[in-house]
Amino acid sequence: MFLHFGVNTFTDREWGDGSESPSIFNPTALDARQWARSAKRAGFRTMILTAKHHDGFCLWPTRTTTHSVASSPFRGGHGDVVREFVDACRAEGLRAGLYLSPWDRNQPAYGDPARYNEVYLAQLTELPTGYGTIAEVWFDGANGEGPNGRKQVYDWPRFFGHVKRLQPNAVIFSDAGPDVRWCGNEKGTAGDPNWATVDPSRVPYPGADGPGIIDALQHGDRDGRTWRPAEVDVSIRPGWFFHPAENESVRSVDNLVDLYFTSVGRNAKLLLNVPPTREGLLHSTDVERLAGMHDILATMFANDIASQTHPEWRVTGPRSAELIVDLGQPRAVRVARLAENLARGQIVAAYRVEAAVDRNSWRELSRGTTIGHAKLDRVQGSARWLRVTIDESVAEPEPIELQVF
Ligand code: FUL
Repeated sequence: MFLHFGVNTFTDREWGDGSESPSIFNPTALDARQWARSAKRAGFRTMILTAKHHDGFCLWPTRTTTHSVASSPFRGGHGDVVREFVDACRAEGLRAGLYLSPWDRNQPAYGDPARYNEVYLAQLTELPTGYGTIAEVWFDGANGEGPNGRKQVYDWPRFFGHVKRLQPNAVIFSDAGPDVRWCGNEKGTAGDPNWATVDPSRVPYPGADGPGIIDALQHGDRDGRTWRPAEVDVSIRPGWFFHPAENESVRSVDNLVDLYFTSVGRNAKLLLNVPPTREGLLHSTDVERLAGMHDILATMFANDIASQTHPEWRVTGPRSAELIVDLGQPRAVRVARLAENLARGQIVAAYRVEAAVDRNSWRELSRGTTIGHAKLDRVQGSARWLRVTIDESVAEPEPIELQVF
């Protein structure tokens, strides 16, 4: 779960310009445990908080600027939202991640490359050294003008190397990884195909613009040699920050379930943004929708009707294979979940799922391209036997897994 929270929450804007007074930041009922409980209840495993967005306001009492919670009325100027956030994550058994916008529209040094990069690195030291284990560091590619109207050239290799040294196990997210890549849109849909492998030269740095970049982010590279799976960031509301006027536009439960299919079900991770209100709480509508999504998914995936079967796996050629599962008796089939063993990488490039009530007559239920860690297909049919045919792979096929619901 992603949480966008900051001065924009109070100005009702999406992008602050850095001139906001810290005095407006005053969540009166902030309860990070409520965020964490809601996330946990809905099946999330990690939460990522915007420690600083483009407006430069820091949610922790940084030594790098006075433009922070320390200058706000929140907890009498002694508050630390990042601390409350990580403590809440740990209390609920969730991993904590942090977003720290490189683009900073308040910082006077912004646009003076060497000076600003030092400020940013100092922030990138405070967060990974002050708050225990950080599971993910989220780098936004947005790069606009600073308070002086100048644009900044970021030292990405240094930023990445710095985080790796301070938090070796943190997953680093950006358009250009190095660990996890942006999926290329904010609509909630990973590409199809979606390879976890990439050719890193196609997206040289975060925020890089140009022909072919979105395509590379969406699809990865079939022949790529760098492992960099896609993460799908999308908001439960039209905006990333909380706006009272959007309370009627929260995604429906069905829409959230669809997002799961077009992200997790397409070999990606889902990072769903649920923005806290001005009080500092997740809104009851959002919390209900999240629980609703979880309950539908939990019911849908409760009973794998193929779990007791003994699948037959046959390699049919250098780049093809088939898997046949006998369900024992005809069963209604609604969802097929395919998974590759990723120990040697991602291999499948094209597949079909077919059903038979009589083993000599097969009917196609679905077909697709990549599988990866999970491919979820909604299907309609009745089957005693199910067959997955791998029509194309990039290396000698390895047994895949089929679950049926
Ligand atoms: C974008 C930002 O400009 C949006 O405000 C938001 O933070 C989104 C996740 O990334 O680049």
